[in-house]
Amino acid sequence: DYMKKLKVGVICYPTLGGSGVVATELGMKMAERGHEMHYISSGRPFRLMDVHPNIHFHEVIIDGYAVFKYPPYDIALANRIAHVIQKEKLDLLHVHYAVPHAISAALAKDMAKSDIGVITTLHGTDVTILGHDPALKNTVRYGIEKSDIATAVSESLRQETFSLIEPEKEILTIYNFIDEEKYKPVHPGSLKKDLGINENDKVIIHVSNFRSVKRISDIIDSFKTIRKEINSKLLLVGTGPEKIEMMEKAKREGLANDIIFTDKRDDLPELLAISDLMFLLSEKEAFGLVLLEGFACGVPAIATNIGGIPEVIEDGENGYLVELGDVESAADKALWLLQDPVKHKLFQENAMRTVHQKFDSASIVAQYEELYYKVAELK
Ligand code: GMT
Repeated sequence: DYMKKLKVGVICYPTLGGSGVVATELGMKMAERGHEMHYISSGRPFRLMDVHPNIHFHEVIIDGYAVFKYPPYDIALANRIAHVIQKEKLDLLHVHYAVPHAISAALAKDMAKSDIGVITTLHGTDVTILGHDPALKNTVRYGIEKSDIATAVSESLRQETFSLIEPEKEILTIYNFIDEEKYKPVHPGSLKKDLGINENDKVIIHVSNFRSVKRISDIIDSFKTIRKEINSKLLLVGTGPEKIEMMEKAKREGLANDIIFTDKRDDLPELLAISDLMFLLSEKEAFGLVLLEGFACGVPAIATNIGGIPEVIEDGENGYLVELGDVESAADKALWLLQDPVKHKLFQENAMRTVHQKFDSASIVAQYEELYYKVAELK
């Protein structure tokens, strides 16, 4: 019955980069379609600030911190999920991450003596990192197999999950999407000047959580070559474990004046509006959501030929692919593009077209909605 509006429990890490963004944007779209979305998590999802009457929060609180070396979050979460399943009469659960969330969902079902359907979406870190740990591999498999439907955010992640985890379960690929209302070409006002960038400088941008998998060091090495050839600035947006070391590296390389560390920002569309090119040279990336954010704002990208990135970047159309660690090739390709305005314009147009054709939010949300109805009927 497609007219029936559903009550969905969503379990995610609200503040964890791409997966948190996708989980919250999807919830917003579902809420707009009339479904009642119940977020069960440790905090308020960070991009879900605009309150919609169909969105509800159930915070997981852990008592007894002092007793345990590790606070038992996964169990507290299961307890909360079980409670919400019963109290709100949920129709299904949508779980982001096999470990730990699909495990908590399985436990919650059992605790609540419920036959509620579960969809688990794999985002990458759970499979590509945890899946290599023999102690966790079986747990990831258990989480996937306990779900009624598993999805992966790229074809690459789907295949990697099969080869690493060998689950006896079909996995569907449903690509990520971005909010096209938010990510679009905007007027940046005086932002370029405010950041101390000259009008004629080319701007390269990288946005991430500064984990070591992002290989920011490679970005700086590549930028060093670019900087020798053209007037340019590198914008490093975000924060995380590698930040201090990267600031030191920038100084050591004599690039302190040309690399701007902005910290976390809320004005990404404006920052992208002053950017000519994005760099994403990660060693692991199941999808690379930030590439779509850039594309939607007309920023082509240079990125590594790994994981799900080649499903987003069409080499020579909306950006260039380089092999992991090949910082010279990244610099060469960046220079071709930045020094050829005609080609750059074409890449910008292709980038925007990629978002609207291959990653159109309406069609991706519809794919999830179809699965929601399918799983809700199992009950
Ligand atoms: O990459 C991160 O540091 C964050 C991580 C997450 O769990 O949010 O991102 C993963 O999920 C994103 C959304 O599906 C993908 O766009 C990222 O590629 C993926 N990260 C990795 O696979 C390393």
